[in-house]
Amino acid sequence: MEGRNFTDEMLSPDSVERQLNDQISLAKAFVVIAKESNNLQFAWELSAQIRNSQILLSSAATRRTPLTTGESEKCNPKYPRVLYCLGVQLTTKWFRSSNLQRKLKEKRQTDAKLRDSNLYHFCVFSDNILATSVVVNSTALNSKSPDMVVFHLVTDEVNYAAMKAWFSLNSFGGVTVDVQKFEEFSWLNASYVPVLKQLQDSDTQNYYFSGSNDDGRTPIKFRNPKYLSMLNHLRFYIPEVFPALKKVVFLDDDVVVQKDLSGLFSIDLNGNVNGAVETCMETFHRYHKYLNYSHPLIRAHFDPDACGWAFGMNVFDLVEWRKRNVTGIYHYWQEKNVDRTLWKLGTLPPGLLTFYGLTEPLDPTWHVLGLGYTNVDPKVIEKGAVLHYNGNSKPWLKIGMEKYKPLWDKYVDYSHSLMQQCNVH
Ligand SMILES: *[C@@H]1O[C@H](CO)[C@@H](O)[C@H](O)[C@H]1NC(C)=O
Ligand SMILES: *[C@@H]1O[C@H](CO)[C@@H](O)[C@H](O)[C@H]1NC(C)=O
Ligand SMILES: *[C@@H]1O[C@H](CO)[C@@H](O)[C@H](O)[C@H]1NC(C)=O
Ligand SMILES: *[C@@H]1O[C@H](CO)[C@@H](O)[C@H](O)[C@H]1NC(C)=O
Ligand SMILES: [Mn+2]
Repeated sequence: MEGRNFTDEMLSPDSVERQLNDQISLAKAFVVIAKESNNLQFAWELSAQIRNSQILLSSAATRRTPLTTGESEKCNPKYPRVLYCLGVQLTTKWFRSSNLQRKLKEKRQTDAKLRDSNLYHFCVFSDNILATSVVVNSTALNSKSPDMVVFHLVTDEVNYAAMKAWFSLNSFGGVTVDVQKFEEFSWLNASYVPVLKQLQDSDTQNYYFSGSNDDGRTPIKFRNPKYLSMLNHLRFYIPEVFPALKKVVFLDDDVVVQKDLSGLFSIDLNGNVNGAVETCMETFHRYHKYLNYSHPLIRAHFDPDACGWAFGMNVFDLVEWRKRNVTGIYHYWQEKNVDRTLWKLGTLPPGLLTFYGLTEPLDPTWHVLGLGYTNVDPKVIEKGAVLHYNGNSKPWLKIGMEKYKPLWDKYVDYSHSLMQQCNVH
């Protein structure tokens, strides 16, 4: 999905936007050339750069003030620079080393493990290699039987080679790791997936990328192009992504695991599809907070006082999911929301609609929320199996809340030669 840029006539010839736009056009031409000459690493670098510039342009468009030179130079602040460096280094390694590629092929002999329903299957959908590494490493190190743990990672085209390289170069206590990219899923197309069909629609593009239809009420952060990311929507297609699996634990990439998680696989979900931790201890995390109760369809179907729950650590029973056509339920609501009157953006509101009456509450110690934006009781943290840095203070950012960073840092190998090369820390 590409951001719509300012049209040229709106821009003075020497505005920063104009310069960025010109650079983007040039870079796109180079990507084509780089791909044709099989220089995939260069193509990767350029694509990442184009993406950064587009994010910058669309955020400037949304707030309707011009970009400054300083901002365009900050386009690559510390965190993206580090991840970007890791990605480039790993991608290079991958394409230079047939040895690594062979290693992965040998791992393929564990193919049978990828579909063995006696094992513990986890999925993570992410474009952040460092964060995903922490999820896998922390799960592995706290697992009583890592040889029974199977990670199914899905990333995008840009990060695919790097992600494969990282998980072949390092071993994680014997857990099995598989990497896929969503671009290779043929069922993920506009005729099957409403959100893709809606993205082709020009109204939606205006909504995300221009300031002209601004109703003045949607917070700017919800217009961030990351909310268009297919990786965020994949959670509604888990049975399609993993046709051979019967049960899977879904983990966000901004979590760290500190206990053995095998117990999650024997919890009785009572015929429900989604096992999740509820969030309505505070009264405001109820359905009425997330949905438009002025809309008759919402009023007719959903109790406004129903308790909300969280994505980030969910047990999904894929047999029940298929049996109850939950993807069909999701499609129904997504199609009803073409004018965005049921909910605005994000994945939690459609999740609340889709899994309504199909969610089994789990013991709250399984999933502790709030480490990315608030103070959490240290006793609750200590008992927590999965800690979730939801909120803006991600542990890999410089602005991360310092006090919770060590819980995550523990699982990063800062002495790794690649980390040193990329000046992580
Ligand atoms: C789109 O997805 C549908 C449903 O999975 C599939 O039947 C169809 O073949 C796909 N179309 C293309 C062009 O791949
Ligand atoms: C699942 O739901 C979709 C959309 O509501 C519907 O078109 C489809 O026929 C359903 N499939 C089954 C097997 O019931
Ligand atoms: C809520 O739904 C009503 C009825 O469809 C609609 O008129 C209103 O604009 C919606 N509110 C928002 C914020 O979308
Ligand atoms: C995983 O975490 C352990 C324990 O802290 C650490 O020693 C190791 O280097 C980490 N492995 C990777 C590949 O990050
Ligand atoms: Mn999260």
